[in-house]
Order: sequence, then C-alpha cells, then structure tokens
Amino acid sequence: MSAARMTVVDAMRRALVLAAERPVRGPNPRVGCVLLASGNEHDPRMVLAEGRNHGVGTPHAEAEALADAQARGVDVRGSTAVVTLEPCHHRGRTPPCSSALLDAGVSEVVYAVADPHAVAAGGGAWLADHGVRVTEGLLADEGTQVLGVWLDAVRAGRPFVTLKIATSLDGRVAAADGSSRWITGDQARMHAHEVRAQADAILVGTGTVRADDPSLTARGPEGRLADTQPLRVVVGHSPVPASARVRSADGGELVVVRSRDVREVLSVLQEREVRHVVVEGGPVVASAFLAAGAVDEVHAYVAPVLLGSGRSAVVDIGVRTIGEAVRLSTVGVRQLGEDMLVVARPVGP
Ligand code: AOF
Ligand code: ZN
Repeated sequence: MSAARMTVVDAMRRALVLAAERPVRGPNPRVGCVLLASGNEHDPRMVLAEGRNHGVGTPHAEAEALADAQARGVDVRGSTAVVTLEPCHHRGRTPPCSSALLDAGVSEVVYAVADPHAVAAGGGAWLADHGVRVTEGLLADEGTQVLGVWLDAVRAGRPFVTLKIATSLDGRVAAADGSSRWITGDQARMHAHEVRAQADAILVGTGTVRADDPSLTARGPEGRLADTQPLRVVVGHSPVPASARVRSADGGELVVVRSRDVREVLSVLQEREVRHVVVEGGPVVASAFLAAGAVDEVHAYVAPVLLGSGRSAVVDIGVRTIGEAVRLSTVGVRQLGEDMLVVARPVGP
C-alpha cells in the first residue's frame, strides 16, 4: 500500500471503498481516510496511510490513518488528508480529528460531505482558520450514498423510518377471521430479514405482539443474520406478555415505550442513538407514523393473493379526498419469487 500512488480523486474513491467496508448499522457514520504525500493537485502522489472507522467508540478514520503512519514512522507533515466526511471538531467518545490533523502537520484536507452532526461539525472552517487548505464536496454524491440513512437521520434529528408492509394484491394484511400467516412467500420474508439486519431497531405495536407474537430478530435459513441483533421496540399501552417471543434470548434488547405518540417514540429512539428503525406494524402503528409525516421510506411487499375483506395495511391517516392522498415516489420495484417489492419515498413538501 505504501508504494501506491494516487491522485486526490483516486484517493477519495479509495476512502469511499474503505468507508463502505463497514456494515451500515450503528450510531456512527461510515468514514474512510487516505493520507497523500504533498505534491501537485492533479498528479499522482504517494499514499502515506489510510484508515477507516470500525464502529461506535473506535478511532475515527482520520485518527486511524494518522496512527497507522506514526506506527510505521511515516512523516505526514505537508500531506493531504482525503476524507469522506468533514473532520469532526468535538471531543465525543474520541478526541477531535480537526486538531489531530493540524497537530500532525497536515497541510490540506479534502472531504466529500459536510458533517451535519451539530456537535461534531465545524472542523472544515476551523482547519481553514488555522491555515490548512480545505476543499469540501469532492465526490459528494458518492459520499452521500455511502453515508446512507445515517445522513438523513442526523440531518432530520430523528431516526430514519422505514415502514414495512406485507399485503395481498388488494392491500390487506389479514383475512376476515384475522389469519395472516403467510401472505407473502419465502423470498419476500428473507428480504425483510436482511433489511432488519441492517437496521438499528425494529418496531411494532402491542397489538401486533398479541396477534402475531413476532420474535423481531434478523434470521436467515442458517440462523441469525447479524452478530448483534437490532433493538426490539414495542409501543402501546397493553402489557407485553411474559411468554412473548419479543422477550426471547436470541434477539436484541427489548424496549417498551408506553406511548403511541410518534414524536415521543422517536425521541426515545433518538436518545438511544437509533439511526434507522423499521416499523413493521400493525395498521394502527403504521398509520400513526404516516399521519405524523414520520415515514421516510415504504417497503411494500405485495403478494398475488386476493382477500376481498380483512384489515388494510393502513387505516385512517386523515385523508378525506383524493387531493389529500399521501403521494409517494417509487424508487425501486423488484420481484421476489411470486411477490413484488415496491420501495417508495414520500414526495417532499
Ligand atoms: C465516526 N468515525 O471516522 C468520523 C466521525 O462519538 P464520537 O466521538 O465517535 O463522534 C461521532 C461523530 O464524529 C459522528 O457522528 C460524526 O459527526 C463525526 N465523525 N465519526 O464515528 C469517523 N470521522
Ligand atoms: Zn473525528
């Protein structure tokens, strides 16, 4: 690696690859950093060190790159730090990267995306004030892509909400007698488990716990899909039975929020540093999130089954006329076995 030469743009691509190596889960962003030797802006230069973040509480990408250089006795004075996210400017679980870069003698910093995290932001401006050449926005679209829901969540100041619904072709989640296992097929269910494995929390109402007794774990045919399982969140006022599967030992911690107030529920999750929650039902909870305008993405699994009667996936969300309909924009459609997955996002105001 130390013999490699890269332009600044190549180095950003490499930093993006490093960032993307980490799984998406967790409260912290996926960040990569490459330190390039001094040289001309567009010429390939020696790669001095690289680093990436390994998850919450571990050194930031910039700190890891600086430590890597130091461990190998590489002089980084006059170098360019190419980072996917603006260097942090706060002492959180780890020391600020802004001053670490300045103290190390780095003379230029190039980053893709400005840090939206209010407590950590400001590293770019502070470094510029201290004589470092700072460039923001190189490969910003790619940087945004890698940061994924973390960026949306931190910008919004609340977890990113994915609403999952699994329905018949006529939009129902159960037959007239309440039976609902299984409307969608194996492939759709497998996909939903993969989505769970990438989320920080899975949320249902107490009604769903009583009706379906879900375990809310991320499982595949070979067992658990993740080393650590997402939080299991149950909202509502009815008690969660002692024998409920959401209490099983093979899943994540159970958090019971005795409220259906969406803002309150999201602020409890925000305090727990949840960046991505998957809301899985039932219709009353789904509707509460929709009515509150708190759904960022809908995952609708639609099975080629007709039920004719039975509960709808979404109940009253305050829409009285077609003009008040909650309009979504389709961002993807996939066939999963016999079923369809439609991914859609609400159209902005
Ligand atoms: C990371 N890894 O490589 C960078 C981050 O709680 P802390 O101290 O780890 O700080 C987390 C914040 O630091 C994070 O939300 C983001 O704003 C900033 N940058 N975080 O975990 C990194 N560069
Ligand atoms: Zn940092």
